[in-house]
Amino acid sequence: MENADIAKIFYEIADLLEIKGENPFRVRSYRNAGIVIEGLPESVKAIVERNEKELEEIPGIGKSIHEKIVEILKTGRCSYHQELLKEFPSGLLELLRVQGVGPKKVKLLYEELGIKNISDLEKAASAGKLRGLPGMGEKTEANILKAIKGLKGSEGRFKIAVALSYAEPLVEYLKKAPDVFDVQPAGSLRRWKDTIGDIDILVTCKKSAPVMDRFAAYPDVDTVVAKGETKSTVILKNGLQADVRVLDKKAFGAALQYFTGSKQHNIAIRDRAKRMGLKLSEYGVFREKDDKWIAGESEEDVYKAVGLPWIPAELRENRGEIEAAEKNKLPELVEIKDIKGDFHIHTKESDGSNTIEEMAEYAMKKGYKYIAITEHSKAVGIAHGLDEKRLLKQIEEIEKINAKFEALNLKFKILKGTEVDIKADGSLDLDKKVLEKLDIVVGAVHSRFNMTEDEMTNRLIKAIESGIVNIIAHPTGRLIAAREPYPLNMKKVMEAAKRNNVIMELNAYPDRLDLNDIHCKLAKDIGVMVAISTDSHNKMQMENIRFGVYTARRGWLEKEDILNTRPLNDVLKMLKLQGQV
Ligand code: DGT
Ligand code: CA
Ligand code: CA
Repeated sequence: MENADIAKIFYEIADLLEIKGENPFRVRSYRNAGIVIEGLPESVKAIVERNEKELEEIPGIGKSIHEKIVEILKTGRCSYHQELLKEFPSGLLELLRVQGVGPKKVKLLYEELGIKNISDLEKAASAGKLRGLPGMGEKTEANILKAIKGLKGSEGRFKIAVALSYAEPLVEYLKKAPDVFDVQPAGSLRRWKDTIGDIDILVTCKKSAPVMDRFAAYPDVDTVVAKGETKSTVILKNGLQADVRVLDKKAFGAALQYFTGSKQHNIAIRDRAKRMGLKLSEYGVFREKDDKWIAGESEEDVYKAVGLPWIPAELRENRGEIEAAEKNKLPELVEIKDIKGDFHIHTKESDGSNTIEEMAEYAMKKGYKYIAITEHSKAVGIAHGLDEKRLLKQIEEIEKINAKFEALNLKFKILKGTEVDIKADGSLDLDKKVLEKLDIVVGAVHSRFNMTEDEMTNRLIKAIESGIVNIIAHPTGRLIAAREPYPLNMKKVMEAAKRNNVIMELNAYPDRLDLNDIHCKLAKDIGVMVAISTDSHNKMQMENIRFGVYTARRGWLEKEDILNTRPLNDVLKMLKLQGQV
């Protein structure tokens, strides 16, 4: 059981309690436990194995949650959760995956129309049966049908953070098999795609059988689908498939190249090899006319054999990387170590769980030079957003902390900021005079996602042209496998951003990754600067920066394309440019 699955149980308990109409505080405490567990950088399993008492130090985990975690780790399930599940039909919870359908709506749909699962809901919406219910109309039906369609597209895929939380310990586990030389993840995982269909792992070793035995005996395995000498496939307990392939050392590079993909990249490379009189397979590069082995031990050798420099895995999507490699014009991709700060941080004051100082200290430990505190604004009531008065108070508090840091000669600065809500008409949710007192203004859409493309594009452009907003946060509003992006003309938005020196956020939260890889490349082509931000609601979530950096790499971004690779003085200069067109 990895953190994502333990968190899922607590989320489900919260949802079930809410469907039942239970006390909102209890609902919130379970949901909060889910958020906290999902955000932990270390697996709960490892923490409990080391010292169960450490659980008590984690904020949001009280006695009752603590006991449930231990039970889940011991038995794989939580009896309280099971009891709640028994009270409802089995498909009811899946209704929550439909965008726009929350626990209250589920209750209504179930009680009024007997809707028990997504298929029932689809039928009822198609038949126009929802429009009679309170708060629902024709538009709701259309939106629900659209959301169900979107859901079907993402079925069977896992968010990269979830897949990694399984793949990383599995790789470490396989490394401990006898006489193993190397264990490497390949496939979409190595390319850091935002969602993962299955885990592909490659192994070189002296003898295959002990590795395959160990793999099949992995405690998280649910079913062994196939077990052979060169390939085994299992389904893990969370439904994720994992393939392990054992390879010859001499073919390792060729296999790594082949199984890293993408398929489109491989097809293009293979065609290229063909034109050169070569044959490329997972076993190596061979001369067509006499099958003579040319290369295969390392990936570098394979690319060299087809006349190319090595291409970073994240670029291998056949989106121009082969042409760029040919001309020796591959980008020098941004790296995690280039990141010097974070411009999107929440604290206890809105819906986060740490204080400003705790967030700052954690950032300092990471070697950062600055963070921006960016709480929600008042329109976002559920997140306890700040009005002008509370924001002014927070500004004072930050100034005090900065003065303290300066006295201690810590070279670290907290920027005064906000994540101000961009209202439906494109205006900002806080008074201009107060916004002008801040170092940085992050603007974001949190409501009215159902606008037309033109309306939404104009809404964002109006915020961009305000002369106040520095960064547009999570520009498309998507939540992977849960909420489709709102319709938007990204090119127009970015062109406006370019004209106004406004920066686009790449939100690194693994459910968002918004901008996505393709948008990042568009930003580079248009010349818009990108900020990689974690949107952290607790200090551990700052570790999500890696998902942002790798998405940026998939979008061809280099150090200089990214605002938070720059030293503080440069950043402040760039923020001042905003609005001066
Ligand atoms: P996923 O699992 O859907 O997230 O995506 P991948 O890219 O991991 O795809 P997967 O697991 O089906 O296959 C792993 C790699 O193996 C893939 O990236 C490229 C390679 N591969 C699979 N099938 C083919 C194929 O038919 N032709 C070529 N050239 N390569 C293939
Ligand atoms: Ca795969
Ligand atoms: Ca596979």
